[in-house]
Amino acid sequence: MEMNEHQIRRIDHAVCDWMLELRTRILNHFGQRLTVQTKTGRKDLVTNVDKENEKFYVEKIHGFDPQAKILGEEGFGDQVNSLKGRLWIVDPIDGTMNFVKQHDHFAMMVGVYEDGEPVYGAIMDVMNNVIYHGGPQIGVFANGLAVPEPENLSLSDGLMGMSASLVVNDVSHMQAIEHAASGMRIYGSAGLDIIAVLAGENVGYISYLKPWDIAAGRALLEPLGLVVSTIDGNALDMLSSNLVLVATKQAQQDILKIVQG
Ligand code: 2AM
Ligand code: CA
Ligand code: CA
Ligand code: CA
Repeated sequence: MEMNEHQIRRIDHAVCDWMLELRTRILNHFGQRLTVQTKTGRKDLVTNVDKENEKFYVEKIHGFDPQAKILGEEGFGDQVNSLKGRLWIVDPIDGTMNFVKQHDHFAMMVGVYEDGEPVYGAIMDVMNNVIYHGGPQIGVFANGLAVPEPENLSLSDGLMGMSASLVVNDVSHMQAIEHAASGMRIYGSAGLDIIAVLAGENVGYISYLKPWDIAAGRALLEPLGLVVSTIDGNALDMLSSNLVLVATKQAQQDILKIVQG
């Protein structure tokens, strides 16, 4: 059952309210001791705030949309192995390393999909108190103000957001892409990298991403004429990891040329 514009606006109000409530809780946490654990290695962290946030989202989503399935990074949602029906995809803190080390430069992300297609996304830049929110049916807003389509700049005319490990290891010609761009930026939060592309600050972003890192972003990027694909220009698999390229249409072409040699 496809949702109409009115239903998506209801989701929008609810998600923005939840994010604002969580933001207040996060700011209060800064006065307290964080519990930090490692996941796959010493650079892959999770804190009590990641877990508490995800539990909060799962509880709110269950109350709001009881039939939907939830895919959350920290595992408090459902076991999801199909894109059929309505799926909420949640990243409770994006940029956990920044959150722990800097108390800044992190995001929260919520995406809603129907049969594998994006219908809604929200990314909050928590410390700047800005939410990018919307989708293909309702348009894209930053705290309620319409976001203009970014100019279709080429790679040579813009900054590229990249992930440190890809550049260090020169995966898929990352160093050649850096040389061709105006410059490279490494922010450490997929959500903030995506916001930089939405806002027209950067022409693209490349990183190895899980579904919760890109779900919200895809719902916001595509309505603004920006493109989301794998580094080979193929469609993403929204249930697994992808080497993701987010870009203006022109920068995507420029990067595909470099990658394909
Ligand atoms: P996270 O903080 O929600 O885990 C930089 O590390 C960016 O890449 C962050 O947005 C981070 O999201 C994401 N990321 C994806 N997989 C990661 C991993 N295995 N280790 C660290 N960060 C990862
Ligand atoms: Ca993580
Ligand atoms: Ca993330
Ligand atoms: Ca996370």
